[in-house]
Amino acid sequence: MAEAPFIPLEFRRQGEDEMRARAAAFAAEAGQRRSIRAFSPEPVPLEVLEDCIRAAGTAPSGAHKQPWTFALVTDPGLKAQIRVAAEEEEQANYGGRMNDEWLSDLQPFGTDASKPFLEIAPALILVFRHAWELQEDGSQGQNYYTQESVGIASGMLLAALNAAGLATLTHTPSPMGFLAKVLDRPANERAFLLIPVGYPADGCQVPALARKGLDEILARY
Ligand code: IYR
Repeated sequence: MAEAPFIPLEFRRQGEDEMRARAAAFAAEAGQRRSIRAFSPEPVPLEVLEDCIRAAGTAPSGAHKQPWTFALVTDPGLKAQIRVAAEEEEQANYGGRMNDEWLSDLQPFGTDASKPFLEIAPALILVFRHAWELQEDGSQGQNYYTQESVGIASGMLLAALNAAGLATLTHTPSPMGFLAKVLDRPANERAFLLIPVGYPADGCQVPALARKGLDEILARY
């Protein structure tokens, strides 16, 4: 079995003051991120989205299989099709598929089956997970830890978009099977997340939520 050649690591060792400053700045910037549901229709620079997807593609993955595709949808006709299909599923969700506890947990967000942002946001990034690898000869190869890998890549995408000054919604219209159909994705791809991207609409409001403090999320040993 051939081994990958090894090369010297490129690593810039930072001073501790620089480390502190950069970690604090990143935490502050991440802390400003909010999921929004009211988007402006204003277009966003496509190269910015491409760079953010480039950043997401640097995520670690099981056996370096990079089991992801980021579908960038800006076509108004496709966005409209996605909205119609998503709203159909959500009508079934809000109309009985979600139980009372779930509906009550969602009350602070004021969500319902109507998803106008799927048409209004200038771009939708659909993240697809490769459940297996489609080989060039059409056969199935194994992928590993695809949920973890694509979850990490998606988190990096959200952080990159936030750092680039764009707002997002981490959306999971459920079930999401229709997305692979609408975009005619290959048989190995499963929709993982739908991320509308853009600028907030004028007067956009977000729920008054608090994040857990460090003491609530950090277990020190
Ligand atoms: N997918 C539905 C319901 C929904 C579920 C959760 I969990 C949320 O955090 C938000 C919404 C919808 O998009 O309305």
